[in-house]
Amino acid sequence: MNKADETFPKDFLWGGATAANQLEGAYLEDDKGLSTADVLPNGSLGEIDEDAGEECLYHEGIDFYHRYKEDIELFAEMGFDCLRVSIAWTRIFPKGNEESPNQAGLQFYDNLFDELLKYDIEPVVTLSHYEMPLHLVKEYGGWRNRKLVKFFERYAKVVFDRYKDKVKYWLTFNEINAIFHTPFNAGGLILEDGENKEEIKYQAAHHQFVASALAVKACHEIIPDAQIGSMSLAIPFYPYTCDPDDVLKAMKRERELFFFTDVQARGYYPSYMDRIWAEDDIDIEMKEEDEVILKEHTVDYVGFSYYMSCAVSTFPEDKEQVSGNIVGGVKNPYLETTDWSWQIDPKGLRYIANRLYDRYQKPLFIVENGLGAVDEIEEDGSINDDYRIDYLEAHIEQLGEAIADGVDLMGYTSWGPIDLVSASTGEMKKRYGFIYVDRDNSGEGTLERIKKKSFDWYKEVIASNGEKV
Ligand code: BGP
Repeated sequence: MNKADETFPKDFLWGGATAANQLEGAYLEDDKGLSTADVLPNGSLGEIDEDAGEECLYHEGIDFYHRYKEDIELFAEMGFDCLRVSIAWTRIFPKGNEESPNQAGLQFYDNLFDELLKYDIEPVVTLSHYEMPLHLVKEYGGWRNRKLVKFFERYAKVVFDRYKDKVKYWLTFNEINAIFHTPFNAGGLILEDGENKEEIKYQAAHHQFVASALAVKACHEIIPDAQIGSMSLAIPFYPYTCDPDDVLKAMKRERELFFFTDVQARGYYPSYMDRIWAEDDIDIEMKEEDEVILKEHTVDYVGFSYYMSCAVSTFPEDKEQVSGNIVGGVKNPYLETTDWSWQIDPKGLRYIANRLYDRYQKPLFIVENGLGAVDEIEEDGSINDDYRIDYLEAHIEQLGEAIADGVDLMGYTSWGPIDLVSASTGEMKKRYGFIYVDRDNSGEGTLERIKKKSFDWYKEVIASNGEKV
């Protein structure tokens, strides 16, 4: 008997995950301000270009801003219990530092949440998913500046208050630990030569921790029946060999995740940071009250994205390298890779879920997982994405194993249930969806939606509560 048969709890939340800038489009409509994503035509791994015109695919996205009803109907047909979306901060506060919010932006999300609730789909809402008002970068230097804590808190309070009857699941910052790898899109940081770049990143992370904790506080006060979580990029780091030096190096790398989850879920800075900061000459400014804020307002659940694992070696030079979901490493000889050389490791999901649950004993929410691939439309119009089904099936099976291991899992939202613009590359051709969108890398296409083979497959997975994998 498949373990999943008996393991997924009845109230498990199945659904999909998206981000405003990657699908909404309408980037200047209804007084929306320019965001950091709007100046990244080649995605988070590319250069900032303020004159990016149509080649920046985020500007039009997949036009979800105008087509959300059609898309939500398709998600409902698949039986989604929830949909993860993000609010574009720039729709609510176009520059980030205004005194009062933009009503048109607030109205859009009211309409969106109403449409979801019409089908009993719970909105799971990220407050900041890889974008923030560009104005806050230019005027204040992004998250390096403490002033952003107040701006973010004001924004969070406005949306909690406005949507308190509609949204019961929240997340603060998307992949908060990405600030070390893509500092501009994760933190609005432009780092100059000669600056202590690592120190600035830690300082920005500290401001985000405080802002996140204040958002948790506000959420609990304004919506007592809501749950609010953290969101980190979870990549297990495996020692390449059993050489203790490899093991210690892997331990150090895994702190790229645990440092963040430790602060947000435990509520205090882990002791191992003292040595790291001393060695790297890092000195962070903290206010006296920060310690209390972090301690008193820890997250209710730990959300994370999972796409791949990484191998870590003390001698990486003589080994094959792989790129990855922002973070790269040494090729693991036991694993296959995707077309973008991300290592496919379903068992790594079980492993990291166990590690995180052991560490915090808080519910976990897998809020992203999926396969980015090039899809072909057959002559008869069908899209046979068996590779995607295989990938997701293997990962969901491991979730069943994790639950059987005793891990408390709230839900699973696969990334990009409808094709959308890639975060790392800014492309359309890297697709994740159960629903195809007719748009190519040069922005051409009718934007028509077409169901892929995986559409019916995921529908069955949900209908059977994970049994049919
Ligand atoms: C995560 C991001 C998402 C998403 C996903 C897939 O890191 O939170 O925004 O895009 O990765 O990455 P990509 O689009 O680069 O394939």
